[in-house]
Amino acid sequence: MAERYWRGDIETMPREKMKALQSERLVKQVRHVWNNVPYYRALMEKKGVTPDDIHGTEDLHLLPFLCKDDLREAYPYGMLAVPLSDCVRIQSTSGTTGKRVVAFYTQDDIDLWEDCCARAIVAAGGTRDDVCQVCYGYGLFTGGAGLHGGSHKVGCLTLPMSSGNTERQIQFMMDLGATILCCTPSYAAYIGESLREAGYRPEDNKLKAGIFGAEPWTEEMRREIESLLGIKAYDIYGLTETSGPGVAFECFEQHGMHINEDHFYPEIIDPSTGEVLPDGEKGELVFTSLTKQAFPLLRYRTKDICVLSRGECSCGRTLVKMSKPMGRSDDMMIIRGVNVFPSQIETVLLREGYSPNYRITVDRVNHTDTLDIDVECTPEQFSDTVGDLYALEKQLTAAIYNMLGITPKVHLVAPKSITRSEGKAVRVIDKRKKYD
Ligand code: DLL
Repeated sequence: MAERYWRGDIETMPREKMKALQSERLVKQVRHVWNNVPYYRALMEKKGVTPDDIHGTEDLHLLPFLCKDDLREAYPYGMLAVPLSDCVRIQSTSGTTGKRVVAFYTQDDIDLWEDCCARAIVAAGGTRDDVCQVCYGYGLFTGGAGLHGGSHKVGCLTLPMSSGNTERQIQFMMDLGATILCCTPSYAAYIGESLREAGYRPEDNKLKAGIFGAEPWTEEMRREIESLLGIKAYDIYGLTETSGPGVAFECFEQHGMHINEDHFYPEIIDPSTGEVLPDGEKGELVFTSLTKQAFPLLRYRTKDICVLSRGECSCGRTLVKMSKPMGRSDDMMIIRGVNVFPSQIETVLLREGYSPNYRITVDRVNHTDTLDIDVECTPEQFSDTVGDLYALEKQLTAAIYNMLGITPKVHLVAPKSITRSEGKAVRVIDKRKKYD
C-alpha cells in the first residue's frame, strides 16, 4: 500500500512542537542573515531591530519586509548569504515583469527543496512504482528541476520531458505508461485536448494523478482537466525566491494546499498597510525561509493573494493550509474602477461550457477602459449560423456581467485560433500599460 506521507514526523507534527521548531530555526536564521547579508542588515538597522530582539515566531512582525524590488536592487549577489564556493546551482524567474530574480542553492538547499517536492508527490499518491512524466520546463525555471528531484527521491521512474513537443509527450505517456503528470494546468488541458483529438479516451492512458501549478487555475479548470485525462488533479505552489515548487501542495482532500511550514513560515498581511492579518482573512502571502542557507529571504512579499487556515485535515497532516491563490495582486486589473481577476472570467467560461482557451484584452479608448474577451467555441457551435453565434455571445456577456458587474465585449472565435500554452499561459494583454 502507498505510504501516506513522505515525512510523517514533520507533516503530522503537533502544532506546539512545530511552533517550537519554527522559532528555534527562525532565531538561527535571523542571525545568519544579519551576519552575512549587509543589504538586509541595513534594513533591520533602519527599523531599529537586531537579532537579539527575535526570540521566536511571535517576534517576526518586527522584521522588515523584502519585495521583488529589493531583489532587483541587490541583483545578482546582494542577497547571497554563503560564499559562492558553497553554492552548487542557480535557478531564475522568467523575467517577464522586469529584471530576472536569480536564486542560489547550496547542496543542502537543493535537498530540502527536493524533499518538499517529494512530499507533494507522495500526497498525490506517488510511490516508487510510479512513472512520473515531468513536463514543466527544465533549465532556469524551477518547475522541471524541482519535480524531477522530488520524483527521484520518491523513487518513481522519472521521464524528464521538459515542456513542448506535445506529440512526443503523448507518445512517451502512452508507450511508457506514465501514471503521474507534472506540468502547468494550461499545458495539462492542452495535452488532454491533444489526446482526445488523437482518438484516445481518458481510460486509455495509465495516468492516475497530475501535479499542476505555477499559474492560477480555477476549480472549474480542475474538473475540466480531471475529466479530459481521467485523473485526480492536485495543486502545487511555489516561487523561485523561496526555492521553487513544493512550498505548498494538495492532499487527497483537494481543498487548500498544505504549506511546508517547517521550511517556509507563512504570514498573511494587508497589502496596503503591511499589518499582519489573522488566519481566515484574505491578504498577501509573505514567506520567511527558515532553513535555506544560500538565499534565505526573510518576510518576502509574494504578491499572491490567499487565505490561511488551520482546521483539521482528514489526511492527518497538521501543516497549515493556504487557499488557491486567486491571482497575484499585480494580476488584478482595475477596469472602469472594478477589480477584476482573470480567474473570475475563467470560472464563468468553464461553467458556461466553453474550453479553457481564452484571451483577455484591456485597453483605453476615449478615456474609457475596454474589456474584450476572445473565447474559442466548439466546432459544432462554429458551424452554426451567425445568428446563433450572436445569441451565444450575448448569453456569455450576460454571465460575465453577473460575475464582474461590468459588461465585456465577448468574441467567439474559431476553434484552435488561440495559441496554446506549454508553460505558464499568458491570458491577459493590457494595452493601457503603454499610457502609464
Ligand atoms: O512558478 C514555481 C512553480 C513551478 C510552482 C511549478 C508550481 C509548479 P515562479 O516562476 O517564480 O515559480 O512563479 C511564482 O507563480 O508567486 C504565483 O503567482 C504563481 N504560482 C505558482 N504556483 C501557483 C499555483 C514557479 N499553484 C509565481 N496557483 C507565484 C496559482 C501559482 N499561482
